[in-house]
Order: sequence, then C-alpha cells, then structure tokens
Amino acid sequence: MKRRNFLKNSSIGTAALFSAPLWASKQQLPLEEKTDHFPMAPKIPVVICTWNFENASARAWEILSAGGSSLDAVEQGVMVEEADINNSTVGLGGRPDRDGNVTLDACIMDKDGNCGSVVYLQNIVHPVSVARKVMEDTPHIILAGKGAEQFAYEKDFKKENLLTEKAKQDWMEWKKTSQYAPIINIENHDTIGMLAIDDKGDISGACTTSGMAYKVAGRVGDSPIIGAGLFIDNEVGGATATGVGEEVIRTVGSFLIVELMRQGKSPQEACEEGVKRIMAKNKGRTDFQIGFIAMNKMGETGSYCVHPGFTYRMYSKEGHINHPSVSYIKN
Ligand code: SD4
Repeated sequence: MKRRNFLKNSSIGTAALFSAPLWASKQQLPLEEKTDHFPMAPKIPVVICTWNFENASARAWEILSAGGSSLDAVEQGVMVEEADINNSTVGLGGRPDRDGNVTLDACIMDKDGNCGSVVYLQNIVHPVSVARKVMEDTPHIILAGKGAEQFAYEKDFKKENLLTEKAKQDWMEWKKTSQYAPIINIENHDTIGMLAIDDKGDISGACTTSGMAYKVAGRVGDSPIIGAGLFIDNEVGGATATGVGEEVIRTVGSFLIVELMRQGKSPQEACEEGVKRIMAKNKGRTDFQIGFIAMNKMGETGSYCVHPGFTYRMYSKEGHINHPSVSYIKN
C-alpha cells in the first residue's frame, strides 16, 4: 500500500492498523531504525514529546505503564528537562534574556479542559508544577512574573538561582555582539512539549521553556499560551509546539491542529496544515523553525516542521522511538 493511502485509511481503526503487515515487519527492526513515519497507534497508553528527550519520555512512560494518569505523566515527564542543567532552553540552565535573567514559561492542560500557566517566572526550577498548582488551587489560569513567583513560594517551592555558570559565560560572550539571530535547530530549540494518553483513554499535555535565548526582557512566547504552545481537547486529541513562538501564536497553532483533527484530519495531516498556515503568512520567509506534534484519541500521532532536523520521541508498549519529522522545506 502506498504511504499516502495508508495515511488516508487510518480511519479504519486501531485494530486494523495493528494487524497490518507494515507494523509487524517494523517489529523486526532495532528501535532506533524504525524511522518510517505513519500514524502509529501502538495501543494506549502512549506518550510523545518534542525533540529526542529520552529521559523525560521514559519518566512519563513509567507513570503511564503503572496505570498512572496522563496528567501526572506529562508533569513528571517535562520536569526531567526542567531539572537538567544541560538543557539550555528549559528550566535550570536555561539561557537568560538579554539582561541576564532566566525567565520561564510553562503550562499544563488536563482531560477536562482545565489548564494552568505561568509566564515570566523567575527563580523556580519547576514552572510546570507551579502551573499545575495554578490550575488546581486557584480560580485563575495564568499567573505572571512576581505574582507567580510569590504564589510558588506560598506553595512551598524553593528559590533557586537558575543561571548556571555556563549559561552566564555564553550570555557574556553573546553580549559582545548582541546579535539576535537564532540558529535553526541548534540555538533556542529544546523546549519540551509533551502529550500523553493514559490507559483510560484520557489525554493531557504540558509545555515548558526558558523561551528564546537573549529575548527582550518581558518577552513571553507561545509555550505557556493555551491554544498556541499547547492545546488538549479530550474528545479529539492534543497538540504542542516548539520553535519560534511568535509564529505559533499568530496562528494559535495547537488549537488549530486540534480543530483540524476534529474535522477528520489525522494528527499528521493536521500538523502539516498548521505549518502550512504559518508559511503562508510569512510569504517566502523561511529563516525560522517550528515543530508541531499531535495525538488523537486512538493514540495515533503525527508531526511536521519547517526545516529538517526536528524529531519527536514516543514511548509505548512497543518500546521507544525517536521519529524524524517530515518537513515543509526539504533539504
Ligand atoms: C518560545 N517556543 O519561547 C518557545 C521556544 C522554543 O525550543 O520552542 N524553543 O518561543
């Protein structure tokens, strides 16, 4: 069967997908070689995240495979990257703004459409957990800056210096020229967005970042904006984004992708349409990266990006895979 037709026929259902010889033959391959990109439905539960975050997705899988909720899975999963000093785009060790301040954005959304978000949060390693507290313990959805920080202390989060020596040195080096020119796929692109469906079939998502390196002080990107960097509708599916947040906000990208899935598109088709909307608005400009990932109620997944180089990691009963994403621009 041609790949395109296979995609179109994804509505035949999960059971049929699993009896397909294509999937069976993939089982023979070492996990890392299973790079073909089709709407995999490896039976629920399943978790996916932007980029190749093996430890984060493994943590989420630990929770899902033990019967835990998708909400706990995505929170605990992205926390791994927030705590990792080697990830220079998330949490501790994140690159600062142009004034040398590390400011974090994060959000979380559950199966009932509840959501919480923090923007421009400083001195707290786990903004996603503060966002969850906003969701669960307040009548609000977004807390910003000092208010968010104060709220975190009230909830027993500890004050910590997020600017590592390495990030400080890099920032001081950057200041010599102060050129704001992100390098596609290398600089500024390790934000983690995670989507999970648990064994009850409920979907949740989380997204967390330190934002674009050396941004103007006060800048907030798409990652904590419900509908832009993340959106979940448990009747349909979820989507999340990485890349230049301004472009994602302009099209309310994750909401758009979920709505496209509601209209019948597969996660793959919906991600492609999302990126194409962004490209249409940019009239030939291609000097930025965006990557979307999406999941539907059957656990089918998809992704699409502007430039080659974006991947997403999936964990399920079938094992773990790093999927290269199909891209708008072909090399
Ligand atoms: C932002 N979308 O703040 C984030 C940046 C990002 O990987 O995704 N980096 O615009």
